[in-house]
Amino acid sequence: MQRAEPQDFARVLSSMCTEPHPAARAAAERFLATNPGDPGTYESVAALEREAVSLLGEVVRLDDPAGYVTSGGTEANVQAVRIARNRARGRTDDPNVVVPESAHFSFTKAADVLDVELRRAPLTDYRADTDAAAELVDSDTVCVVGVAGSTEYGRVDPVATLADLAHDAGALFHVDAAWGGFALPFTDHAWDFADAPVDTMTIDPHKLGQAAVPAGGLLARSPDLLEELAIDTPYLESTSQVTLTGTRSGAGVASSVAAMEALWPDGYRAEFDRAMALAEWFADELDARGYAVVDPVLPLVAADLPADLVAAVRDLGWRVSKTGAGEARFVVMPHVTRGTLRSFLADLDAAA
Ligand code: 0PR
Repeated sequence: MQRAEPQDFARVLSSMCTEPHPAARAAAERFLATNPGDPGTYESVAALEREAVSLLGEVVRLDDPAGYVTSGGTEANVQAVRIARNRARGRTDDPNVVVPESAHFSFTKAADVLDVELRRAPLTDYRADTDAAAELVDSDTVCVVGVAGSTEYGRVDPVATLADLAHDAGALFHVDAAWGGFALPFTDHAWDFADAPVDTMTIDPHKLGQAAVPAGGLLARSPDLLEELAIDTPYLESTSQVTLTGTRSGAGVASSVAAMEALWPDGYRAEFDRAMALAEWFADELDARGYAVVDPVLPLVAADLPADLVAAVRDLGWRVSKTGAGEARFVVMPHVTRGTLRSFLADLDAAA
């Protein structure tokens, strides 16, 4: 068999993942054969996971967080919905979850797997319209979701108002900061556990956290929330398990700790400042060429580029994704430099 090589990041403008930090890469390799799913046997990675959760708590301003390192944002979102559904047992047998239309498709999976109804609130200026969300909340609502750093436009929902909506209905409030969580601490946006009464949150080290894949994060305000997920594990040394998967990646856990130890907070702040300035510059460059640009609020730019132009640059190896509305979408991750974007613009101009 010919030796396959991984994706080169040089022309990747579509991904929310990036090259892991060197310390995260090394830690991942050291812990490749460990399984935090069996903490009684793999004690050192289990201790690292407690460290990962504690560090994530610092990022989201939550003392004594409960949580674990998931396989990604999808698992964390599914589990958050599961917590809310289980907590409402006895209160409703027809549960629904209210999400903004901008919510990631992992909530569609959650609704399907958990047999809850998904209600999508329309947006105003790319954020959840709280009046519209209020209309959808009723006595069967078990969870309201706010997105902090939306997948398509990097927008942040009004979390405090959504939290009130949830709690007035007796439901839990979940924030999906899978991508935005390592950028938002350096902005003025309200999004974290100190800004609003958030119950659960998704924040993924394997995105802007610069850890190796797979490393997502699920955090809960208190241990009793996480306990909603507990099932008995009769033959393991530990007696119960809250995770969705059984055997899990010790590499993801170890690399999360290594990345956060190396980068929190100064490294992440420097990267946010760099990427945000670059996103604004890139948005201006596209705007100057006459393309309609959605103003970036986090390092993610959406712009209305003609489909044939996008196809032409794709043929040159550029990886650009699109929004549901059809705009080209550029995620300014750590591997994306000014040189990268200059060279993209040169190819775009040549194709035009
Ligand atoms: N929540 C939000 C806000 C997300 O943006 C994503 C993924 C998830 C949850 C789900 O996370 P996992 O994919 O870790 O389960 N957002 C990206 C997307 O779907 C994921 C991605 C990453 C896509 C790398 C492409 C890629 O190359 O667009």
